[in-house]
Amino acid sequence: MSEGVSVVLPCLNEVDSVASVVREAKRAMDEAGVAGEVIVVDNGSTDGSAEAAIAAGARVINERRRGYGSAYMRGFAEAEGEVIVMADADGSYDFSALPGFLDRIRDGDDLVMGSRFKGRIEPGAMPWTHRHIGSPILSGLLNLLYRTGIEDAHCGMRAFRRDVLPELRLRMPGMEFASEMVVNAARARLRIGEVPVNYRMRGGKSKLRTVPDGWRHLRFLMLYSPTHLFLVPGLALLLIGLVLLVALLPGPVIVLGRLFDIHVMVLGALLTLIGFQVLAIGLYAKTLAVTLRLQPMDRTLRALRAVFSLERGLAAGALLFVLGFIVDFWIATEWAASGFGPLNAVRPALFALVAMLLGLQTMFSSLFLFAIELQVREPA
Ligand SMILES: Nc1nc2c(ncn2[C@@H]2O[C@H](COP(=O)(O)OP(=O)(O)OP(=O)(O)O)[C@@H](O)[C@H]2O)c(=O)[nH]1
Ligand SMILES: [Mg+2]
Repeated sequence: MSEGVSVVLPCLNEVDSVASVVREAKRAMDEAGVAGEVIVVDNGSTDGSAEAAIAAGARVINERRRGYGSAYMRGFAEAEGEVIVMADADGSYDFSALPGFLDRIRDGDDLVMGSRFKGRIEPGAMPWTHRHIGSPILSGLLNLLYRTGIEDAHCGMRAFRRDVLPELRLRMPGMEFASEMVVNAARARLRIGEVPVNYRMRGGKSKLRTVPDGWRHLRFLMLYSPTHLFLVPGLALLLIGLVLLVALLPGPVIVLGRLFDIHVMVLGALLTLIGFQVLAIGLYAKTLAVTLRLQPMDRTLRALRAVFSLERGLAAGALLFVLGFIVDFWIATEWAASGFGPLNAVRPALFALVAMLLGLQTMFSSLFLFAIELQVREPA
């Protein structure tokens, strides 16, 4: 490969291992016959890591903003190689895998992920809870929501072509950066490869805090997909609510020998309203993300746009509101006709309340959706 390689190593208090990792990376590049540099991005280590890395021949950069992601973003900005290789400074990744990464890049992959599960995991290198609980749950969720098909989504050894960096849209400062990179690569439809990498016992102390960092990953995965966080649950609640509401409007229903009456209808009204709210918030989030070009236009939104316009939204909302109003008006008329005697019209009244609320929500949501588009859209 004629182009250079930049190995970027984030480092926070890794004095036991950083120098040997720098030397191992340099040796691996020499053996692979590629020119390159090793960049260590330090976050104010207090154990002499920076000095040790310099002595071993690395270019050391000090980044003020703390965090694994912040360190990498700075390192990538400083890197000069055409190919960027990522690894920990703790000695856990075996650089004999380097030629495999470079081969895949030469073959046309944009991003190459290491897979520790395809390689060898030294006993004790990965805590049992990470291997069998944390990693499968987070990788499973990541692949379920974003369909990347990557086996070891949290592997810290990776390589990518520097020119795909803008498409990766990296922003997350902490450990969730590892998930962000994979998700964005998949969203940008980059070609992603996987190569085996051996995982060894790290030297020094782990910087990974299982629960807070696990939660940062989980939070990121949820927040980054309005479809799964809002649209799917919102739609489910809305449908269940509507079924209960409409089925119980004429009167009580007996199912499997049990009587379902007004209280279940109240529950139906509640679910309908909550479902609609959650669904609307999801549409706002999605519209905002697409309008800001943070997310590509997807099938759901495209289908919706095909049938939906501001005028149709307003008309549908007004229709629902008027429907509810007519029902209430009819109840009032009947009441007056009975000389304001005892009134028992809770079912239609509940139905009318939900219809009027949904109608207003639909109208204001339509206005809001189109206001987002109008105000946020970049000038051509
Ligand atoms: N600059 C910088 N580096 C960090 C920070 N947090 C972690 N690192 C480095 O990022 C790499 C990954 O962190 P690790 O503690 O090894 O996390 P891990 O590999 O998931 O966990 P282990 O399996 O225990 O090693 C190591 O080289 C750390 O020194 C940080 O806030 N700033
Ligand atoms: Mg590590």
